[in-house]
Amino acid sequence: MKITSAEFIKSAFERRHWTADGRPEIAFLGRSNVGKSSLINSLLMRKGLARTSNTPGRTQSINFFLVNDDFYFVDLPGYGYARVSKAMRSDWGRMAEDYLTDREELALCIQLIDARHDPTALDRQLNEWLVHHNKPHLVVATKADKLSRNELDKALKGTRSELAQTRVMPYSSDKGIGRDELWAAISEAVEKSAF
Ligand SMILES: Nc1nc2c(ncn2[C@@H]2O[C@H](COP(=O)(O)OP(=O)(O)OP(=O)(O)O)[C@@H](O)[C@H]2O)c(=O)[nH]1
Ligand SMILES: [Mg+2]
Repeated sequence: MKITSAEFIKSAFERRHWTADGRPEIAFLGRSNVGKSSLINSLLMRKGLARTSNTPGRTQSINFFLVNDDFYFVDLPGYGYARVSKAMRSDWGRMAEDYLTDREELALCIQLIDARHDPTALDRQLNEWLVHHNKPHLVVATKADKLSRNELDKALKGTRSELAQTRVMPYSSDKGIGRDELWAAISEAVEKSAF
């Protein structure tokens, strides 16, 4: 995919702030600090477009990025960050679940997991939810640069058998591993949803 433009449009804290022009959306989901914002920047080759940080819980709103004036990347808040109040956690969960459940523009859900670790209980729960609700989705095992080739192969094998109904692809936002393959999947989803 040739990227001709990529711009941050808005942060939405409430449903009425979601974009309303009907363009297809690619959503990025995963636990806090797994690398969602980094993945967006890596795909768009724009350092710092989506804010990244070492502090989990950085992205607390639903953030919309317009790509090529054609479709949106949607950066969702991370889950599984323990150091916020229960009320705030359920707010985030509800916001993300509302979005995932109701959003007709949703063309593809990209669920991130950390390539170095087995999927967490919350990772599995989200994956089951996506499968159960027939949401177009795939899993990106990110931070692949932190593993050797052998370790990565082993980890992917484990994840693929655990998330048997889902396509799993390796990625590294630092090294750009997997970028072409992921763009191919995104382009296909965008084309499918355009009418
Ligand atoms: N080595 C390596 N580090 C990465 C990669 N992706 C992300 N990181 C690092 O992981 C940390 C978290 O990345 P973010 O992109 O901010 O994570 P996030 O999922 O958006 O986090 P929240 O917004 O808090 O939910 C940062 O320090 C990144 O530099 C990767 O592919 N390789
Ligand atoms: Mg983020």
